[in-house]
Amino acid sequence: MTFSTYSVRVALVAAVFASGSTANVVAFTKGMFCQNDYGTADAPNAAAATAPLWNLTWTDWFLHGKCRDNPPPDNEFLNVPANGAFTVEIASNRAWTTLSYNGGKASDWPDGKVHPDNWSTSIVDSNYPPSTSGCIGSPNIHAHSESDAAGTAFAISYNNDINTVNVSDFTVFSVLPNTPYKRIATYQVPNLPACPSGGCLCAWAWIPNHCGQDSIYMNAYRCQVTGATASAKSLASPVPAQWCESDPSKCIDGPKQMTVQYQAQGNNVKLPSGNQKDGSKPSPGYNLKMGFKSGAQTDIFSNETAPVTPNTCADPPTVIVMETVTVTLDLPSETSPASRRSLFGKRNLSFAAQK
Ligand SMILES: *[C@@H]1O[C@H](CO)[C@@H](O)[C@H](O)[C@H]1NC(C)=O
Ligand SMILES: *[C@@H]1O[C@H](CO)[C@@H](O)[C@H](O)[C@H]1NC(C)=O
Ligand SMILES: *[C@@H]1O[C@H](CO)[C@@H](O)[C@H](O)[C@H]1NC(C)=O
Ligand SMILES: *[C@@H]1O[C@H](CO)[C@@H](O)[C@H](O)[C@H]1NC(C)=O
Ligand SMILES: CC(=O)N[C@H]1CO[C@H](CO)[C@@H](O)[C@@H]1O
Repeated sequence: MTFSTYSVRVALVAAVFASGSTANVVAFTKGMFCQNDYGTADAPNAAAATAPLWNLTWTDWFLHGKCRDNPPPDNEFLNVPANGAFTVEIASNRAWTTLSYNGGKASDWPDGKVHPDNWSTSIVDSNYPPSTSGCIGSPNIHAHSESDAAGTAFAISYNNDINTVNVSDFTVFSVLPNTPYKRIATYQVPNLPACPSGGCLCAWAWIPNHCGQDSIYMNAYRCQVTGATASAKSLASPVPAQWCESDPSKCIDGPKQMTVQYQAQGNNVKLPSGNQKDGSKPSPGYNLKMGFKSGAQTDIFSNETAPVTPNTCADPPTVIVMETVTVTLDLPSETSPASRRSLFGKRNLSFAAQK
């Protein structure tokens, strides 16, 4: 009895180690696509979404290809608080997060191991030698140190249809410099408007600064904006970011798309010839080299108050419209059509939120 329990445990640890040792990292959180790899049964050692994306077709790289077909359970969302912050767990395997084993295998680090503070390749640890590229080997974060970590980002799309959404629907709304590094990662949120019914789609993205095979990372999440205000503005249309390391006037201000690079199709950034300041080839990460400032991206909004029922809303609620008509009848007769419309809109939003 005791012996067989022990055998099962050994097998399990071996399986986790095998998948963890080759994997890179991704943000694990509720609402995540591929949280059970390519199935629906609970998969505590899921790691499919950590695989790097390189030289792939659009079908295979966009939101991590097959992960688009593996949504989270119905009604499970990543909550994104307007003007607040949210925390995810960056890891090389779900096993090393609180989404598995009640967090029993999670450490401060993405690989579930214990490493020194300020872990870097200048700290010798024979248990965790550097990678073949001379970078931190475990966790495989494609960096020599925290300050060398390229930065990661979250983007949001108000088109929540995973079958029609595309790169141009996603706007980067938060950037966390010097990540991935530790497991816990907290992203700041600007004044995002509410999502349509059914929520939004979010995406986590990372482009390392070399330190191994050049590749990108991109995974999807069902998310919803919580605490959105009725006066929040819609997002303006995002455009691809642009290299501007040595000429800040070339940085794109305003809403930017996620960067696609190193793929067989769909790359959306042209990099200069020559080297970046650190002496290596230009690497288009989520950092100032591409015009991505740290934290909440507050320059992504249009001047339009977000629509009450965005185009993507599945079910325009007829009953709410009838109630709102009654409300507008209470207005003084001199109220102009324009202010009637604007009051109408504000009232509508409250009703919609309460339903
Ligand atoms: C990229 O993939 C294509 C097939 O889609 C292949 O022909 C090509 O050799 C690959 N490139 C490299 C550098 O491996
Ligand atoms: C190590 O990291 C801590 C924060 O985690 C920081 O306060 C400290 O200054 C760092 N030490 C060195 C030598 O960089
Ligand atoms: C997404 O956009 C790319 C261009 O960036 C295009 O090649 C591709 O066909 C689009 N896919 C869908 C499903 O709209
Ligand atoms: C919003 O309005 C301001 C002031 O009129 C203008 O400078 C700015 O370009 C507008 N922004 C957008 C995204 O239209
Ligand atoms: C802005 C506004 O008028 N909001 C109102 C919309 O309707 C709800 C429900 O009656 C009110 O509570 C809000 O004050």
